[in-house]
Amino acid sequence: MAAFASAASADELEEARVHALGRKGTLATISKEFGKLTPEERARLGKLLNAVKQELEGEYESKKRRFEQAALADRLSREWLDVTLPAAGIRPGSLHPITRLQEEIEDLFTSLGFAVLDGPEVESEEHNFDALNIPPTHPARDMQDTFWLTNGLLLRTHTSPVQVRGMRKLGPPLRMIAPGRAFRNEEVDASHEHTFYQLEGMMVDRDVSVANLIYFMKTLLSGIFRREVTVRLRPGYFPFVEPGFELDIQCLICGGPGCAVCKFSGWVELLPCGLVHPNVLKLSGIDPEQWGGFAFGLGLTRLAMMRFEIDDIRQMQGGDLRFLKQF
Ligand code: FA5
Repeated sequence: MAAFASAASADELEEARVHALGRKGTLATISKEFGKLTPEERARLGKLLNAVKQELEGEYESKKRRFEQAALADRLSREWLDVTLPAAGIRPGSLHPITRLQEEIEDLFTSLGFAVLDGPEVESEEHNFDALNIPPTHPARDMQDTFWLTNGLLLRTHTSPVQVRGMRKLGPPLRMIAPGRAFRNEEVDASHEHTFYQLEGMMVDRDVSVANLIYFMKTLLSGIFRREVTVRLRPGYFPFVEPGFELDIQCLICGGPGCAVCKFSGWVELLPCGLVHPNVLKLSGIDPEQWGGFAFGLGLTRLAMMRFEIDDIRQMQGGDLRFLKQF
């Protein structure tokens, strides 16, 4: 009883139990001596032994329960959990910077009455070149290093074939944009990818002029950059527009004096555009005497780089989560 009382742990208690009540313990040893007793002594001492055993077992059980309760209380205090705390949760995904920009531009142009069209990435030579006033022998075909497929089709080199599809399907008057991927067999560097996004735009109506073109381009760029931007037009050559322009914006990173992004010129080349060439209208069944139009081919990937200040195009499709998680 004294050993049970002084046991300071469950282990010590168990040790005391084995010593007193175990198979080779004190009580067992005593009961082995019973054979030497007379029947009367055996009856008297047997009763006594049982009473002692019961008392010891009772004491042992109650002490054991106390240790168990203390162990449970200790565990509950250590393994405490506040189920009302908000869960850590999974980080929801976010839209890619190109997708974000594309959706903004779609919203802007749909508010101006433009339809959003889609076209195939695997195109016919006719849609990608011929119908855009670039016949097979035309040197302009060399401006875009094309991935040809073995079946005579190609990976579209720009989104301009969707102009052709739009004109043929919807006819004039027409207001459309067509965002999507384009492919060129190009040496990849900080500003060139073999796979990149463009956003084509076209308006065909009566009396469309360069003034209309500039208005829409300025509206587009102010919408994207959320401030008035300064633009300049330079002559640019594309067989499917006449006149053709390169529209530059004053660099938004440095504001004009020159920096690495604008290659120290103060201007960033962003938006080739022009008035639709009469041949292009004719090739899609539209009478150029009645109708005119403008078209543009925005470099969407490069625009996203300007907008989000991304200094290397290879980040865009590299799949690095550290990059993507910033958006
Ligand atoms: C064209 O592709 C014409 N179809 C644009 C056009 C449409 C002109 C309608 C007139 C009327 P260009 O090859 O310059 O033009 O490409 C247009 C834009 O796509 C470029 O300004 C650039 O921003 C982007 N771009 C071209 N090649 C790459 C490339 N390898 N990587 C990333 N962006 C590119």
